[in-house]
Formats: sequence, structure tokens, C-alpha cells
Amino acid sequence: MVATSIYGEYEAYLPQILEEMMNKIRVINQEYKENRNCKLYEHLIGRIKTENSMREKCQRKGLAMSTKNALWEIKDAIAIRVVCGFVDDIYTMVEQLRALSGWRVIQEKDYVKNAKSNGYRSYHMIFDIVTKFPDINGRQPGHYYLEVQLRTIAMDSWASLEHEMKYKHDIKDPERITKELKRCADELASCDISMQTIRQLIHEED
Ligand code: 0O2
Repeated sequence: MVATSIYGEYEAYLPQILEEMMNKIRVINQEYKENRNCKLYEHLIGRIKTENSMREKCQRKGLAMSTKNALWEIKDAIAIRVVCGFVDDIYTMVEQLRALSGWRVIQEKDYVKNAKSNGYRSYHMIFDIVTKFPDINGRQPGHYYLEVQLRTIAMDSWASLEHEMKYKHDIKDPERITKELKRCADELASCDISMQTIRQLIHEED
């Protein structure tokens, strides 16, 4: 017997929506490069939340494992990560995303200016996007949620390492690692500021 996806009949639309939305971000970068001769981000990563991860998240939030909850209550079934070279580029990109037609911001969290207590830094946005596909509420054009996380290369490598630790349950001295990770996050944030300043100095020379 073939197991049914938590995304139900909408499963096939999700990668198509993701690709379309990533293309919109690629166009922003392309236009920025043509106008300013520099890129806004280093790379983009897109993902559809896996079946297991979505089921685990429903459980964690005390929600039934239904298609409606996976697509409407939980808002990161479709997600894009924008990895930038510099902190300023995160904020430039945030403004560019805000201006996209058919993209409406419904939630924003600035963990760059207000880092989490563990040292996590990133800018999070949730958009309500209009697509050509039907949605869970019976509308066509349908609305879907899209999560965009924006961070620097340094913030991204830190988050990957910290994420690894969350899934390892046999770590000998977790307190020490948590403390070291926090120290490292703060050092990286300080480097990000220095890099930003150096870039400004280089550009002043032009
Ligand atoms: P994954 O790996 O993306 O599937 P919620 O989204 O409701 O669970 P919250 O606190 O409302 O939680 O949202 P928040 O803070 O915006 O975080 C959402 C996502 O940001 C997480 O999604 C992670 O991807 C990332 N994130 C948040 N905090 C941390 C952190 O401390 N360390 C790391 N490495 N990533 C973090 P998921 O669904 O948990 O995971």
C-alpha cells in the first residue's frame, strides 16, 4: 500500500511553487548585478519540508497531522534560505522581497539584530504568496505560505553546526558545547561587522 503524503493532493504543486519563487529571487539578484555590478547573495537553497519533519512539527505544536495543518497552520512547508556575503545585503534583500508583487509579508523576526540566547542569528520572513495552483481553502489562484530565512555565510555555517548538535543525543559535555557555540556565534557576528566595514572602506576608495 502506498502511504499518503501529509500534503495530500497538493504535494505535486509544492516543488513547482518553490522553483517559481526561487526564480523571482534569482531575477532580483540578476537585476541588482546589472545595475550595481555586485551580487546581493552568494547562494540560495530551497526545500520542501520532509514528511517526517512536518509530522514531527505538527506533533510538537500539538496539531493533528492533517493536510490543512501542514499547509496552513504550519507556515514553512515551502522554504527558501538566502545566504548573503554581508549583513547589509540581508536588509537590502528584505526590502526587495517586500516589494515583490503577489508576496505579502505576514510575519517577520529579526534574529540578526536580536540574536537568540544560544547565539542563533538570521532574518525570518513568512509570506502569503499567490500561485496559479488551487489551495487547501478551495481558492484558485491559491494562496500558500513561504518562509524565507536570510543570513550571512558565517551565520549559516554556525546554524548548520548547531543544528547537528540538536540531533546528537550522546554528546559528553553539552553545556560546554553550548557555551562554545555561543562564544563562536558572537565572534562570527563581530567578524561580519568588520567585513561590512572593510567593504564600505573599499567602496569609499572608488
Ligand atoms: P527546519 O530545520 O527548518 O525544518 P516554529 O517555526 O514555529 O517552529 P518559531 O520559534 O516560531 O518556531 O520560529 P522561528 O524562531 O522563526 O524558527 C523557525 C526556523 O528557524 C526553524 O525551523 C529553524 O530552521 C530555524 N531556527 C530557529 N531557531 C534556531 C536555532 O536556534 N538554531 C538553528 N540551527 N536553527 C534555528 P524548524 O522547523 O525548527 O527546522
